Amino acid sequence: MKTVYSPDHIGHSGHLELDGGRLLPGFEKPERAQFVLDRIEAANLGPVIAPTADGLEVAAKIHDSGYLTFLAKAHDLWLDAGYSGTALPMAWPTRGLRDDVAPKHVRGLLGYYSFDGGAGFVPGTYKAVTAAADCAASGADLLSAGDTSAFVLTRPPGHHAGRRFSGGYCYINNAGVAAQRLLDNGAKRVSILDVDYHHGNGTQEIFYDRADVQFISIHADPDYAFPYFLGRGDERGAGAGAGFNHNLPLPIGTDFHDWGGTLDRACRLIAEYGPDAIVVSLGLDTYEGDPISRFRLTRFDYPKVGARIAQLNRPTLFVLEGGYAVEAIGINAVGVLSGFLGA
Ligand code: OKP
Ligand code: ZN
Repeated sequence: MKTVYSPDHIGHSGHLELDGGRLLPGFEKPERAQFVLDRIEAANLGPVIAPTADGLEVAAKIHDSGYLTFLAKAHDLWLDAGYSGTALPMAWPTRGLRDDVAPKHVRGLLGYYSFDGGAGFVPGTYKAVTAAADCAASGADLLSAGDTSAFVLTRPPGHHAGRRFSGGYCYINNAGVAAQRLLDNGAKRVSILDVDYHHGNGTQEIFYDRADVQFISIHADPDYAFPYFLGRGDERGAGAGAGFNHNLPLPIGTDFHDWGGTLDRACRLIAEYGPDAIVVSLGLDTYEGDPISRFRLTRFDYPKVGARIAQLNRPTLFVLEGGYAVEAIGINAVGVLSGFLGA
């Protein structure tokens, strides 16, 4: 299995995150991808290749153009306004405020184009974000050219990013870019299976009214877990997309007994849909040792996850999302991928 990787993610570093009343170094840091790369190489999973596709061109089909323009300029606008450090949003157009006018000041724009304060900008953020999209589009191209599986080793993650908002460490929806690219290359139907601990609210929003992309997410109950305001079971899709969105929330503390049963349900929904390809939003924050999440999968469970997905017998693209127990992400990513290959 090939891995698509770009070192351009490294510049998205040194950013701060407001967490539980404290400003902390971001949990979503370069070491995450570096540990995964080390384990991929140590396990001889296959060649690591650079991206070749233009991810922004694909991103323009699933994101708002004003939003993408803002991503490109955000940190420069922050510096021009006289600030330094991490550009973080702090005011949002929530209920009772207007969201039909984009303000002019960078602090207004940061809130206008986000849903939380978790996706800040430093000088290298934009380059990292576009490189991640390039990797996602390139991974899709590998499948379209006949590879039966591939791994997109990217950060920052993407599944919280919607058509015109960032948030939850995400900017461009990498899994969405991959799915759109597969369709542009000739696939008729694509399933996105999101196994990250957190609900993929951005992916759901982007494809909610579309029948050509089925979205299935297994995640912590949003009554108790981020992103709180989406991810409930009654969100089933709208218009042409009605019936193609499936949320499978689970309680805090869930272990592999129940999680694996839910994966089985998700896989049966995918088999019924009959996609030409599957994109897995591969979050590894379901791990028992994750510092910001509360499921209880162990390192022995991840190969079983890969093996169950392999049973679907479809071209499958794995796209890295979350996972913050830095050393374990590498072990568990290789666990899923080798479980898939060995099945
Ligand atoms: C991104 B992905 C801890 C609070 C959590 C946002 C979590 C984003 C997770 N500082 N804030 O889905 O892994
Ligand atoms: Zn997550």
